[in-house]
Amino acid sequence: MAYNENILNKSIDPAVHQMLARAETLGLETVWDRYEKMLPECGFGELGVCCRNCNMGPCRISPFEDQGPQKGVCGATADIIVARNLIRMIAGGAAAHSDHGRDLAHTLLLTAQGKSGGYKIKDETKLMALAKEYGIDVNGRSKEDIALALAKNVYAEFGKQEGYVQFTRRAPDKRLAVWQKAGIDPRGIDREIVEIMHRTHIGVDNDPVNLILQGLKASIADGWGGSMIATEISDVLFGTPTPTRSTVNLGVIKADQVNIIVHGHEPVLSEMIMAASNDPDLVSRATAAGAAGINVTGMCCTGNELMMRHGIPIAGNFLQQELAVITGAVEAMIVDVQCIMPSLGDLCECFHTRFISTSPKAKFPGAVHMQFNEEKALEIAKSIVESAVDNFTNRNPAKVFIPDEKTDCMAGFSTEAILAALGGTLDPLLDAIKSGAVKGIAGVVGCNNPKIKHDHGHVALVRELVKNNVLVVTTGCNAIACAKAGLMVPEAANTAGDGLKGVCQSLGVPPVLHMGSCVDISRILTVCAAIANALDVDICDLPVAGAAPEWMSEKAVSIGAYVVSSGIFTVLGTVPPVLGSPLVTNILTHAANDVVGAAFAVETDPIKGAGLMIAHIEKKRQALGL
Ligand code: SF4
Ligand code: MSK
Repeated sequence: MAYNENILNKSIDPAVHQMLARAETLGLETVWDRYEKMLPECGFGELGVCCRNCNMGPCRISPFEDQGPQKGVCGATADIIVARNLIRMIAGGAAAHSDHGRDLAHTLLLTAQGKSGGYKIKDETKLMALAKEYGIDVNGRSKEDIALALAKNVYAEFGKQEGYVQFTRRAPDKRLAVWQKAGIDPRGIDREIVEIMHRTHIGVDNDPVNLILQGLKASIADGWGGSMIATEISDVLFGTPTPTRSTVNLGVIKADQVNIIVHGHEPVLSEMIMAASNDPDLVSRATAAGAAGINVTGMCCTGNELMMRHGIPIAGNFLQQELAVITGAVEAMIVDVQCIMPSLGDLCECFHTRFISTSPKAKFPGAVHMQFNEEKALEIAKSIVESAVDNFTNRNPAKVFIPDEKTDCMAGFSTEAILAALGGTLDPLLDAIKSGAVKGIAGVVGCNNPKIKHDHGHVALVRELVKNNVLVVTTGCNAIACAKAGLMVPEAANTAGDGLKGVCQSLGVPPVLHMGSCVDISRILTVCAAIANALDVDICDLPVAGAAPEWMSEKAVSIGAYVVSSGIFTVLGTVPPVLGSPLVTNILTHAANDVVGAAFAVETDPIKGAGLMIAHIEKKRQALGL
């Protein structure tokens, strides 16, 4: 079917084209419609020069020196306001990731105490390795006892006042020395986030450089702290991912089954929903209602968590959440935290879909709240699934429209799985990098954003990298975009340059490796640390680059900050709200090199963005004599 330009310009994904046409027919509003109504977006906001930090304002600085105020009522300049706003975004993102990590630590604690309703310790090897890292005595102790000690240690990372966050010691010594010299080696996770809120209060820190250093410090506490804790403890509880096959895109929704979509971020909920959906009584209840079964699929990072560990299909990435509801075939959209659009409430009311919120931290208009708690996890999950099953008979077949689009993919490349694929040692990868067969590694991550044609930024950039023999590791909504584009099957090696193609074919892996959800960018950090240690260099010396082609969330700002702080040059595909301050822009794009050995670039054209990354990788290869 031919679609109008307006639809074709919104996404590269045929499933999205079909659903946008469907939304138009039904007169339903989506995120793209609201974005268009918002245009032109606020110019002061885009430049980062508006401040609401006290009630003498709100203030905004004119971008033109001779037209309008150059200082806020308190005297804050554009440089101060932009720096404060930027690091408040980092605080928001670091808080979100780290609170996710805290919830996992809480679940481990309850599980160790025998108080959690259905969770088990799945990966004892990882439990023991983490216990060793924390200096916990494991001799003669039960795994529950060890898990309890680990949970208490990990929990303490959040409220720690002095010292350091344990996992930061996974960074190469050279990197640690950089952080210590700059005064950005984080103390406790919460402490650094709180300190941002303090420093950005009116009349506290008014030095843009000092402010940004604190932003970097909190971001390191996220990447090498909260996010890494989330990843590692999820592996202990739910298993460390290994390569698994699955499918992705809206076509994974099944017309003849009860469809449940789990959307959000924390695997604590989705693992139990998946377990409950296999309950024989609930399956019989579904068949008695006329369904062929219960089909659980994922959305956004919860989808990535389930796919990585169980091969559960993913219905789509961030911009597809509304479209999933518009299929008219979803009995329940079950959400926990982060990246869930509040528009879902109104939209679900146009269909029979039950919008079910589960976290006391995240309630939504139009949602039924079925509060989840870890102590009665399976019991609550069963009642949520039951409510979805009972909703099947309310489905109106005349409203069902599921696009026939789904793509095969391979996911589950944890750091451990990558090592296993390499035969237990990094040597084959290092040899490939040294020989030039693999020019370097790119971490490509992040969201969707209606400012950019959906998935185009992700897929065009990744294809260009792969074509130029750069191995891509990915997480989050980029991973879902790449999977939909067919880049995550071993056969996709055919799209790679000759060197990368040969390496992928000999290992039987795709040229784009799915490493998990947003918090799993911590896995990319550990891979980089291992390679740097093997070559006896710092991470900033490696032929490695990062990109977030379609980023939108505060979490992405924190991610960008910790990736650059870790020494990795990073290209942003949407413009961050900092251009109102030439000083802050210069710090982020140039001066950061002198402090952390890496900086940002902003490039909205994905092919040019890939070009910047390839040029950076070539420069680092030359410096290493490769
Ligand atoms: Fe205005 Fe200063 Fe108050 Fe911000 S902190 S709103 S710039 S007076
Ligand atoms: S879900 S943070 S839109 S990647 Fe992690 Fe996707 Fe970005 Fe959310």
